[in-house]
Amino acid sequence: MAFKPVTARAHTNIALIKYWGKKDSKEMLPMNSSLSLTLDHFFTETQVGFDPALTQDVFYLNKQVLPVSSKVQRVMNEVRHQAGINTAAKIVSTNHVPTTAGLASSASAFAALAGAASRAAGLKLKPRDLSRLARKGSGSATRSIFGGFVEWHQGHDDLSSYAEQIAPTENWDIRVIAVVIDASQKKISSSQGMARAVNTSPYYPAWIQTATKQLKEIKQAIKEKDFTSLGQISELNALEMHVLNLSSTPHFSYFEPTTISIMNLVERLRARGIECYYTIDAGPNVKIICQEKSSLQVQKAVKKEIPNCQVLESQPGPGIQFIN
Ligand code: 2P0
Repeated sequence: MAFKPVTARAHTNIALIKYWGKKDSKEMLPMNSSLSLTLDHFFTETQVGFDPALTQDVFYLNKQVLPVSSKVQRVMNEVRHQAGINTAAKIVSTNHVPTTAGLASSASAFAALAGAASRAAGLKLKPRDLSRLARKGSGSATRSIFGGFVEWHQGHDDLSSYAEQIAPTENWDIRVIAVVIDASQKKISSSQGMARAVNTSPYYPAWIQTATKQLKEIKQAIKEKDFTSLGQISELNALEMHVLNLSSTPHFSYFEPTTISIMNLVERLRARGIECYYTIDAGPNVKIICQEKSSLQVQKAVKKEIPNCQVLESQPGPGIQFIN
């Protein structure tokens, strides 16, 4: 059987209600449902071609041959299983997430891989099933199949844990400014960090309770286009995720001194009437959520505070796209 290579493009996303813990690491089921905004600035493009001449999968990332990780293997094997084939593939992936940005690319990477690999194997998966396939690679990738505001339903098994778009963003005035503080390797991976939080933070049960309540509230805010509530809930949820890390044994933190400086700056800007909020993932970079009218002012203030940091503005981004 001849296979035609397929290329897919998927954008990264920023979680406003975070996923921070697995209840089943084999099936990649999260401890709580999460909600994100897909971003237009950062994406991954991946081409997959199944080739009977190959004896094993080969993987190129940004023109470099890399070993096939267990996560990539898991997605590829699931695709072969679903398609009923055992052919190896050539995977060529390009990250358009600035390499110096130190921003998470696993969301866009595994969403693009799931899309390209499944189509190249002849599968025509519904978006929901594509989202479940992306989940096998990385939790946050579950959400990157869709554009706009996206909820990942935690579910209780493989079938019920998937994402869907809860609202498009056409009439939403929202900007996300990524402040790049440090591009070096993470001290502790997301998978390790969240496992430690689940297993050792005494505040984990409170996190689940609060995140569940915040998810309901932020969905209401999205429905009502209430930017202030959206920002307030997002900021608090991010802080609460980081409290889990600070209260783990052994404790850890992704914050650097500059992270705190930017958090303080956002609070000062708010006090001056420039409405903006921060959110922080498993790294020191800060993402500032604001509206178009204040975006330039915020960017200027950040550059004044930390003159040599990189500042990248994003707007809401689209769902997965197939290039051929
Ligand atoms: C999120 N993060 O909801 C959270 C918030 C980082 C902080 O999902 O173990 O690469 O592959 O499922 O998805 C980053 O972790 O972790 C992440 P795995 P993933 O976006």
